Amino acid sequence: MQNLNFEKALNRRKFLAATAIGAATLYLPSCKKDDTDDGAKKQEAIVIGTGFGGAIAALRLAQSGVQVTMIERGRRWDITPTFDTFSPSLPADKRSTWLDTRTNLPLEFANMNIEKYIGVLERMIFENISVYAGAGVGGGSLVYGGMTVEPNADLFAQAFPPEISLSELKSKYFPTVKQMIGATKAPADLLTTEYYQYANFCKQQTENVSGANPVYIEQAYNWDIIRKEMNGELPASAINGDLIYGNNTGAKNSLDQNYIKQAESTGKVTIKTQHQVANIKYDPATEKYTVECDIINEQGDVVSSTSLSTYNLFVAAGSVNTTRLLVKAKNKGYLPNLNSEVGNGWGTNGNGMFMRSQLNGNSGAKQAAPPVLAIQDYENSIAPLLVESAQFPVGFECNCLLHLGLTYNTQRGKFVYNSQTDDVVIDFPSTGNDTSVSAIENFVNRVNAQSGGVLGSGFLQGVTKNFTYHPLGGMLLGKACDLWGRVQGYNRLYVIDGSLIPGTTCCANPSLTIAGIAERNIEHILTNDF
Ligand code: FAE
Repeated sequence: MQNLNFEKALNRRKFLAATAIGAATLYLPSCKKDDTDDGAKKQEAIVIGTGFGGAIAALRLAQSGVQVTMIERGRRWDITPTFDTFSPSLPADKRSTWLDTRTNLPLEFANMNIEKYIGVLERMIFENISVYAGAGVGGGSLVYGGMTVEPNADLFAQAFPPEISLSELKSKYFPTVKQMIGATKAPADLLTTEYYQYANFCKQQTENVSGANPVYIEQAYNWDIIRKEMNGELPASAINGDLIYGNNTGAKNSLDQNYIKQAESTGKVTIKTQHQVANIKYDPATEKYTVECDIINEQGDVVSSTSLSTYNLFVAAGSVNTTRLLVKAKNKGYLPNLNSEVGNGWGTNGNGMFMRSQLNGNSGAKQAAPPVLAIQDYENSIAPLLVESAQFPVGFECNCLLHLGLTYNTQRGKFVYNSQTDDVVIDFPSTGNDTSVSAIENFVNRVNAQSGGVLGSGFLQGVTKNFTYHPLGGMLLGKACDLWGRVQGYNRLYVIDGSLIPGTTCCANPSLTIAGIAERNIEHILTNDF
């Protein structure tokens, strides 16, 4: 179905080229320059960022014949024959962390000093909230858990513009994304091993709790590779619980293994790594965008700079970094026509991490990535909630479980430009995650009343309220952008990443929604603008 749509877009381009320069050109590649001004503008594009939005934009543009330059601040992280591409979780090394001298996981006991390096996981610290994001070719997919979860339909109808149809995403775009990233549920033979005892134990602990509905979820993982790790044919990585700093056996289907690999195989995509975009500018005389980049070494020092220009700019640097670039461009007068919605509507997807401990039963000494179980608590009296059962690979029986809660939280922050520091920060209320904490406490109280145990452990007290793995918003669909990600006030400037999303993916991890909407938007843009 998806291919058919791209074929349609391609045929439309061929038709336009043919009507412009004659039938003889009908079978020429659709991006050959035609004799209209517009034709010249449709030959090339720049995509900033190689995460979900960027990878999807690049592949679909390239398949339609457009020459694409992708700009990425980080490095490539190809799986090596020696299976040692990424830092292990414990002990971590410099490859773990983006330009910091200490790792900075929310679980402080796991942190350690390291050399400054262009590692995979970035933490951005703002006054009331810290935000995590991936860095490198593949973006957030390098560090993510592969959890591929569909939004709750009732909440989606409340949060998203009515023109964005969840049923269309579910029937058309989510299946494409899942097929591309290989998202499936863990097979039964793996779930019954000691490595997923923690998930099965969590299911037992929650299945009789009123309102709670534990479900196994789909994962962008290659289960055959995990099986090989389990039977010793491959070194241990996922089965050690390694996830957040990358997976060394290739079990995690990160975007460099699917969308980006296919995009590069078209021969139309070039990726410029260690290019950190500093500014985006527009010249009305040439109708071109200029992307100013710092070229950085592996320690993050700027070694030189360069400027690239394009008629078609797709910004996909993730919610925080995309919005920062555009808020800065508006305030510095580089993109003065951006509207007043730029920087608004940012949310945390209601993230709160917590543990339950002193449990009556074994959670398992060996706990493999990825997480496979989530508990739907949509009728929670404080706020709808999804609770995920995360691996906690400390290597001994702790009779405890680690969780990430995703609450439907309507509190929003905004991005603010500071002219003195020439920087953009997130202004998020200090009480912004209070509802998430209360909803999670409500859930834990019900579970503990049924199954025993306490909230918190020696590793993590209470529910966190000060960080998110799921930054969303800043350049919302239907506000700062139109309903397809075209930035209001400019032609041929697009946002295609998590900054389009209205602060929540409605009790689901964000990647599937971001990717599904990216597929939807780029299809429309290719049909109508190229
Ligand atoms: P993203 O994937 O962040 O890509 C942005 C790209 O832009 C990156 O490659 C950056 O390096 C690059 N970039 C940024 N600034 C610049 C610049 N100035 N110049 C050049 N390049 C730049 O954006 N989601 C799920 O659905 N399931 C999960 O299991 C899950 N687990 C997660 C675990 C962790 C620890 C974290 C941090 C996130 C997790 N997420 C998960 C969230 C998911 O990774 C995130 O929503 C998406 O990656 C966001 O996709 P975007 O396309 O918006």
